[in-house]
Amino acid sequence: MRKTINKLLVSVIVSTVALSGCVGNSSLSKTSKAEAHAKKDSAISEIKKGITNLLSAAKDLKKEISIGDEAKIKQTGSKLENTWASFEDSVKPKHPDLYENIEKYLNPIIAGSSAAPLDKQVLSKLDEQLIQVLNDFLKNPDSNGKKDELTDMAAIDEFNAEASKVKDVFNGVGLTPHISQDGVKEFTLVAEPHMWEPVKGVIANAWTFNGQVAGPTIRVTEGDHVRIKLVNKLPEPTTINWHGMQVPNNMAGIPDVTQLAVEPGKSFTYEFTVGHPGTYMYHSMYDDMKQVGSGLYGAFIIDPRNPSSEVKYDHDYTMVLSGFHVNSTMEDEENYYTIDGRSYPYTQPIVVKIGETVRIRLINIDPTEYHTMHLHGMNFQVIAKDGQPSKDTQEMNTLSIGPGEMYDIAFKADALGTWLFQCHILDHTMNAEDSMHMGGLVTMVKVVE
Ligand SMILES: [Cu+2]
Repeated sequence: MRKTINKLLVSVIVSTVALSGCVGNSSLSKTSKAEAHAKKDSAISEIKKGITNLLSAAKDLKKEISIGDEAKIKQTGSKLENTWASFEDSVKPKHPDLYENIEKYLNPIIAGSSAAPLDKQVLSKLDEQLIQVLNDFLKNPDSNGKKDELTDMAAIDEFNAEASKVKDVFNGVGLTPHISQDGVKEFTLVAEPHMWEPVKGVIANAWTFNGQVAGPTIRVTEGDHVRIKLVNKLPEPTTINWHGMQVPNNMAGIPDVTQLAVEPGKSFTYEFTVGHPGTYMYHSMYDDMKQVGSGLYGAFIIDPRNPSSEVKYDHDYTMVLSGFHVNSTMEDEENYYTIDGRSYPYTQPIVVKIGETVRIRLINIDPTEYHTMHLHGMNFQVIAKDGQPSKDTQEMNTLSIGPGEMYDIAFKADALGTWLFQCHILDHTMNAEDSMHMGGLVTMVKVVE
């Protein structure tokens, strides 16, 4: 409850700033970044403290061995053992390499202290070895393949490289097809694990198409013939379903029903003619709670053969809604809700001139969650649902969108200022347990002169 109250207060503050026309998110992002750093620093200093305690216990043991009192040697030996016992459980799951290194050096000594005579040579090297282990760890605390957070420079470089991909999805740019000799538009989607940052400095172990979340937009024209090669570089089988599109049954991507799943290291080519224009999506259909929940999805847009057959908008955006589990399991609720793989404040803002018209293609591929997408300051209309034009002209500002649903909405930007477009389920608008700052399914709509 308290969480919600804090959340509301922050929401009110941000909205007020937005109304006065300021950008207003830089102080928020600085604060959350500082907090992320503090969290990371405290995790590292815990490990430093643990290894320092080990070092001091090892030195005590060494001293007692040089004196030669068997009882005291046994005593300090078991102190070393207990020091490691109190500390190893916090190291093992997060830093397996570090755990193995410490075990390697400590085991002969701990075994020796309680059973066989101590190998003094081994012990004499222990402090040096522990210092080495600690230094290696501090130089690259995330080198064990289970990174939580990258170091600053690496994180910034990687994040910036990813930013352009997110922008492409947001603008519905789409993969450039290779046109085959028979005029077929050919695409390749490589399913592969890839570290992805929903917000700067926070790493999700994503499964991606072509190394990005959402996967690249496929944008083609009504009546096009397409050939899409799926290459599986995942550690388990996969398939692709063309969600909402009318494809031949053997191209539907349903494992064990319409095709055998594509094994790791293998590929499969989907081929079909695209039908009705509209907003659709593609997603993994195998082990989908995990695979879709890890990022295996993307937008599929079919433009009409005759462009004048649909209303033209000044802006045409795509938002693929989902989320990540960062340092939590698939059984937990997602803790980073995303638009095109990014959580606020790192979602892509909409910037439009007053009086311009905007179309947003909303795709909800969250494995489990409804979202209530709410636009501040203006009303919108649903112009299509699941790729089919809507005849309803109802004005609204909040739209419920369930998993697997696709809505195209449109509005005229007739109110100056910086507004929010957000999910109104309030724990979908915070990152991890941070109830004090806005996060997750929020973006800005900036209407300028
Ligand atoms: Cu939501």
